[in-house]
Amino acid sequence: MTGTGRPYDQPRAERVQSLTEDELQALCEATDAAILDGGGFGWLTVPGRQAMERYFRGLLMVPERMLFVVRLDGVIVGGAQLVRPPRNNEAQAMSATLMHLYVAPYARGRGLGRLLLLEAEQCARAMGYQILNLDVRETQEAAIRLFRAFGFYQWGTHPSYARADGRTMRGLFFTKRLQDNERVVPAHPQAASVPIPATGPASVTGHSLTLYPAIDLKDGACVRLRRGEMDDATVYSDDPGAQARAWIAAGCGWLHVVDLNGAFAGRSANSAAIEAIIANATVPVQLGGGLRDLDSIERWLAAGITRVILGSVAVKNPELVRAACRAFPGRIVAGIDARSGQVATEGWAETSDMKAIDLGRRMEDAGVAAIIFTEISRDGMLTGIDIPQTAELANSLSIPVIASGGVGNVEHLRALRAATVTAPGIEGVIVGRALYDGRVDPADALRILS
Ligand code: AMZ
Repeated sequence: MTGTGRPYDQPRAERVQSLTEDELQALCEATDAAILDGGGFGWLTVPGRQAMERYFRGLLMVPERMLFVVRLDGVIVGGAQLVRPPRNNEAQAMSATLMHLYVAPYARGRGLGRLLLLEAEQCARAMGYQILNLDVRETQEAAIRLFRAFGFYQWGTHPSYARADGRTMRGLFFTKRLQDNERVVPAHPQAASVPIPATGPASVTGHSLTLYPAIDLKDGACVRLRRGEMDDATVYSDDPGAQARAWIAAGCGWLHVVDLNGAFAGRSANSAAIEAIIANATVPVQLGGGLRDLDSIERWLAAGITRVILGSVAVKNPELVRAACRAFPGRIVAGIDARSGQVATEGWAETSDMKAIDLGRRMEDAGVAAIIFTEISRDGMLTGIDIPQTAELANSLSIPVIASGGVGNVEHLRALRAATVTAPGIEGVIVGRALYDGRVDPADALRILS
C-alpha cells in the first residue's frame, strides 16, 4: 500500500453492474495476465482485446450473472462471477455457482482472492441462496487452498474435466452451505452418505474464519504448553503424522505446526516429525519455530510447507523477512507473540521493547502475507482470545490477522466471529489445547466459523 490516504488505497472487492472504459481495460488486462499465467478463466490463450471487451460487455447484460471485481489502489486486478440458476430451474433455486475467480499474477500475495470470495459469498448469502457450488481444475492449487480454507467441501472429482497443455486433467467439485435453516436433501442416493458440512447459523454475525488446528512439536511429540513454558507441557500424541491425519479427517482445511524445540534453539529441531506431517497432509501446512535464515525457509517450502512463520527474525532481522517475502511472495507469515502488547522472541524466553502494532506495521511493509497474533498470557489457558488487541491490530493493518491464544470453548469462537463485523481483517483462529481436550469439537468449530 502506498499509504497516501486516498480513499481507494485499501484493497476492496465489490459487485459491478457497469464499467467505465478505463475499468474495462484494467479488467481485460488482469484477465489476459491470468490466462497467460495458466488460467482460471477457461480460455487457454488470450483471445484478443476486442473479443475480451465484447465478452465483458455482454456479461454485464446477462441477468443471471453477477460480476465482482477486486481493486488495488483503485485499479481492477481480478474478478469473479456469481451465477444464479436459470429461472425455470425451481428444483435448484436454492443454489448459486461461483465461477471464474482470479487475481492477476501481478497483484497476488495480498489476500485479494479472499476478498473476492468473501464478497461473492456474502452476496449469495444475502440473496438467500443456501448452497454455493464451484468447480476448479486440479492444477489451480492456490484457488483450491482458498476454497478449502473458506470451508468449501469437496464432494467429487471429475476424471476428464478439462484439457490444457496437451493433457486431460481432473476437476474438483466443491460445495458450501450458506445458511443453516434447511436440511439439504441430496438428489443422488450415493450423495446421501456424504456429509455436507453445515455452515454457521444465520444468527451468527461476521464473516467466516479459517480454523487452524495447532500441532506443537516437542521432542518429536505433539504437545500443548501453558503460556509457552516448556516445562509445563501436556503430551497429546507421539505420532505427528497420525495427528495431522486426524485434524484433516475432522474437516480442517489447514494445519498450523510449531517446532517448539526449534524456536528455543534457533534452528529446526523436529525435522522428522515435520516431515511426517507433510507426508500425511492433504491440506496446506504453515510452519514456524526456529526458521532464522533463507536456507531453512527455502528448504521447508521446497519440502511441501505452504507458508512459513517467522517470529524472532521479525524483530531481530526484518531485512531477512523482506528478502524472504521477495523470494517467496505470499508464503511468508509473521508470528507476533506478545505479553501485554510487548513482543517476545526466542521461544518467548525474551521480551523485546517493541509493541505488537509497530511490529505489525513493519511486517506489512516488509511484504508478509499475514500476521499470526498470539497473546502469550492467554496461550494454553482456555480463558478466551484477547479480542480487543487482535481487533486493534487487524484494523491497523491491511493484511489478514490470525488470532491465537486462549480459545477454551465454542463461545470464544462465536465471539471472535462476531468481532469480524468491526474488524474484518481477522482471517482465522488457531486452536490447540481445547481441540485436544475435546472442549471444542472440530465439527462445531468449523460450523461456527464458516
Ligand atoms: O510456546 C512457545 N514457547 C513458543 C511458540 N509457540 N515459542 C515460539 N513459538 C512459536 C511462535 C511462532 O509461530 O508462535 O514459534 C514461532 C516463532 O518461532 P521463531 O523461531 O521464528 O521465533
